[in-house]
Amino acid sequence: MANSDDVVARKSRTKKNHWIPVVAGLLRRGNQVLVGQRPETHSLAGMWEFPGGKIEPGEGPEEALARELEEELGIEAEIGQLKLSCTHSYGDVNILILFYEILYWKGEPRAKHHLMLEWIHPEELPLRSIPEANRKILGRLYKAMDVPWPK
Ligand code: DGT
Repeated sequence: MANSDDVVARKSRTKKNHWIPVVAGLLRRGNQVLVGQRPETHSLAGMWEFPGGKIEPGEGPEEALARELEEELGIEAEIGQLKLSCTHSYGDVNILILFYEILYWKGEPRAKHHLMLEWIHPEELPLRSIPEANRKILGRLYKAMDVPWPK
């Protein structure tokens, strides 16, 4: 007979309970923030996102974000404060996103992964095609970036 640990392990493997931890960076330059357009070959292609990605097994969140920012932007970033967290489900895929403030880095961000990078004023976010996971928390994102709700 299966012991209770086996049952818990099996249940947590079902799609319904499958969670993907994601980290994203809010890179600030003056009153602008960096967004990147997701590549054609990925889910949510063409949408504008904050650079980042999935935490690999065995990594800490800050370590994962530093790795993603190196891979995607070619910068060596100092991971700042955890500003915001949220969850979202795309069908069977459940994601938990941790947003960190990034104020300091070495190097100039370049699009190694995204179709394009742009520095934008946060007020421009709602006018862009952005993931639903981000759109539904725009108010909290503005607060996390210390910008007023756009008029
Ligand atoms: P995928 O999703 O299987 O095409 O794989 P990747 O490698 O393109 O996805 P990745 O590593 O960027 O994982 C991030 C997931 O979080 C992805 O499902 C998109 C979602 N997401 C929602 N909002 C954001 C955001 O602002 N930034 C990032 N990086 N991901 C976001």
